[in-house]
Amino acid sequence: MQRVAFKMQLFKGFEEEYKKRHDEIWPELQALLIESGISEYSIFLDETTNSLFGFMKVADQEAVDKLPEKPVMQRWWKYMGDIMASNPDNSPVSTPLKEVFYLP
Ligand code: RM4
Repeated sequence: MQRVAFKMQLFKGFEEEYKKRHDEIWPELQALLIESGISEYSIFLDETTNSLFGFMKVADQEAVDKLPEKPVMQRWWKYMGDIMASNPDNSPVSTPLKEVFYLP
């Protein structure tokens, strides 16, 4: 089981909207993430910079690597693209974070 952390960037003024969209996450997207072996997926907001800190446990890296090909994932990224920094393919701009401490 891998533990993965990354940063994304939310646009100013969309803090409530970002939370609302995740409170109402599409059931088919949630199912896809779970089927792909993701657990403990958490996203925290740094309200001073609007930076988003993501964390997840990954049981199957190959399945996670295939997520960008999935139509539901692509639709979600397009839907989120108006409120967060995104790449030309609509995926969020995501910076991997290096682990420097772990207390299991
Ligand atoms: C985020 C972003 C991520 C996605 C989560 C569920 O805002 O789109 O890529 O995994 O939502």
